[in-house]
Amino acid sequence: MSKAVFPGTFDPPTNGHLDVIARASVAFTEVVVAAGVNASKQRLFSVEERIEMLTEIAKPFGNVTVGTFDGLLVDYCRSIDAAVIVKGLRAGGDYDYELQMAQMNRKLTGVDTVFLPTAPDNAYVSSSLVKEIARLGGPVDAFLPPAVHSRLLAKL
Ligand code: COD
Repeated sequence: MSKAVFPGTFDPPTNGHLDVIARASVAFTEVVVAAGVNASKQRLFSVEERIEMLTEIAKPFGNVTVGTFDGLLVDYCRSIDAAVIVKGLRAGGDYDYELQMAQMNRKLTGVDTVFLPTAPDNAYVSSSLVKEIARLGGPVDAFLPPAVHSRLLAKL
């Protein structure tokens, strides 16, 4: 199959994101993991830090690169000639939100979305929950790639 974009906030990247990256790298010829910039939103990690973490965890996959985008995701897809968006799906809430975006993105430009169901072990993992647990002193090493875990602890 063709070139795909896996977009997200990745604040920070989790094992759930890593699993989607690994599986997308098998399904597509080329995968671009794209971190949204959206300067108006408050993030724990800067876009530069998110890129560094994503680059580190994407290293084992020869066909995965990392980029950033600002503005409409479909414009970014067109600018790098990617025909497909990859999204991970956890529970029903993800589906309702993601389905609406997928349909809108297809209507806007014809860029289609492929959903990968989360691995059961990662179904309850989200960047925001992991940050909250870590802030309150709980253990989060089981949910993060080691390179991300050490950065999160250093940040907090
Ligand atoms: N298991 C599997 N998948 C997971 C897991 C997990 N544990 N955790 C997250 N994911 C998936 C998410 O479902 C998502 O597909 C992806 O990983 C990224 O997740 P996040 O939380 O880092 O990023 P989001 O969902 O906040 O990213 C939203 C975007 C930035 C992709 C979105 O807002 C967007 O496209 N913005 C651009 C503006 C735009 O084009 N708007 C118009 C939309 S129609």
